[in-house]
Parts: sequence; C-alpha cells; structure tokens
Amino acid sequence: MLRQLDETGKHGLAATAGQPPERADWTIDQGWEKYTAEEHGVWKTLFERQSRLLPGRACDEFVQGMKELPIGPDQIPDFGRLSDVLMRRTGWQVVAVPGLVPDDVFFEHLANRRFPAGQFIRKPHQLDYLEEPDVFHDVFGHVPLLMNPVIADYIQAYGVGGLRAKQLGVLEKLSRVYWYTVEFGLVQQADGLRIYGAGIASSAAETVFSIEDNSPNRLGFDVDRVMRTHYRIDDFQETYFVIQDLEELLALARIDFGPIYERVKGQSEYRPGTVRSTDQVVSRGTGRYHDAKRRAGGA
Ligand code: HBI
Ligand code: FE
Repeated sequence: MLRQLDETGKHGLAATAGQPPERADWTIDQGWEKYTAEEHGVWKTLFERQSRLLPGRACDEFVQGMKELPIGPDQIPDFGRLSDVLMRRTGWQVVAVPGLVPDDVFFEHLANRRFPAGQFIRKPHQLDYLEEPDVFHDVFGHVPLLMNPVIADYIQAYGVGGLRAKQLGVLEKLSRVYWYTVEFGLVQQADGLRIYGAGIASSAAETVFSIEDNSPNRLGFDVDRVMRTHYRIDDFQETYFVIQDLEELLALARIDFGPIYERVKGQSEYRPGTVRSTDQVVSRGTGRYHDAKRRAGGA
C-alpha cells in the first residue's frame, strides 16, 4: 500500500476530485452486490498472498482478530456483517467512503468509532502499489485490530486528537504518530518482532522487508522522537518504531499531547533514516535498500 498523506498535510483527493459528496460525512453505500467477479478475484489474490506471509510476522492480536471476523478469501467482506461483529466486541463500525476523505471528516468518524473504509478495490495491475486506501488496505489491514480493545480506544483517541491538533496547527506532528504506529508500527513479542501496522500488514513486500530485511532501522518508540521524524509515503519506511506491547498505545491514548506539541515545536526534525546516539536501537539498518535507490537517481 501507499498513502495519501504528504508531509505538508495536503491530500490528493483523486478518486473523488470534483464531485462533492452527497452526504456531509462522505459515506456511501458499499453496494456489495455490485462487486464484479474480477473484483472479488483481486481480493482473493491479495488475501491469499497475505495469509501465507502473516503467520509469524503479524502480531498475535492481528491474527486473532482476523480469525473472529467474517473475512475470508472468496469475497470482498460485507461492511454490515463486519460491523455486527465489531460492534459487539469493541463498539466500532465500518462505513464505506469513496477513498480519501478530508481530515476533519476522517477524524469525526474515528472519534465516533466509525472506521471509514474505501469502497473500491485496486485494479489487477495495482496489486503492489496504490496511493489511495482501498478496501483491501482498510479492511484487511485495519479492521482485525479494531477487534482489540486497546487499538479500538487508541484509534478513537486519534480521531479526537486529530480534530484538536488541526485547530492547534500541529496536525503534521500528530499524523507522524499515527503513521509510525497504526500504519507502520512493529511490536516486540516474546518470540520476536511482529507487525501491527496496517500499511505493512496489507503489503506483501513490506511485510517481509519490515521484519526480515537488514536495511531499515528499528528503533524503540518514543513519542517526541516520532513527532520530529519525517516519513516516506512513496516507498518502504527507512525506520520502523517498535513498541514493547500494544498496551503502550493505551498510555499514548490517554496522555495530553498539548505539552508534547509545545516541547517539540521549533526543535529540529529528522530525516526518515536518521539514527541518533540517544535512540534505543533494536537493530541498526544498513540503509542498503534506500541508498541503492538514491544512487539510481530515485527517491
Ligand atoms: N481518509 N479514507 C481516509 N483514510 C485515511 O487514512 C485518511 C483519510 N483522510 C485523511 C487522513 N487519512 C490523514 O490525513 C490523517 O490521518 C492525518
Ligand atoms: Fe491506513
């Protein structure tokens, strides 16, 4: 997967450009009956590929959530059926949106425990790369962990915090915390590092890269540090931040970010690949992957 959000906080609302939404909250009907056999086929290809890769790489909570949801290889899931199960477990719902929605609309949904999921699915030629969040990224990547009470509270808190951060003019800082946790987070488990970030869990190549490759840095999560760290939207991350367990996010959902914004304001920022002497290094990357790209004149 790739993402949507650039470092200036602007978004390409490509899929819906020029068409104002019919409903103020940007939701649409999923229109499940209208998915074609080809679209269900794309889901199946992606589902089967990820299902082979995730055991031993995704965290236990992710695998458990997936098991308890009406999600399988054969069909794109029905949001109504997902919501029935989620609602009973953590009070969340999944609602359909055309793609990216404006920040305030996105946060308003999260603050009310509604997860806006892209209604569309990528085309067969986009299996490995697309910019907007589609149903595979949103449902396969995010929904399993919404079954977990800690993640359920954390993402709601991000919605509440997002509305506030936007008013304070510090959304870029908060969005880095979201990026390096909800989208690209790793967690330490008894038997090794595991994935909990949806951006990784919905990408075959990054699933392997984030866990096994010696190129990226893996650093202990620190909220001030993360707020000061740029991220990559166009390629694998150069650095992943590792939490000790999912409970660490619960603390993050409860603390007041106000003083942290104050502290971080005006401090220097870090490039995605920087390692400081004060960082807690889980594994220091060789940087080989991104160096090679830079030499080739790429990113
Ligand atoms: N809209 N559908 C959708 N999904 C997102 O993840 C999303 C969005 N709009 C805004 C947004 N993310 C980000 O800008 C915020 O997380 C900062
Ligand atoms: Fe996402």
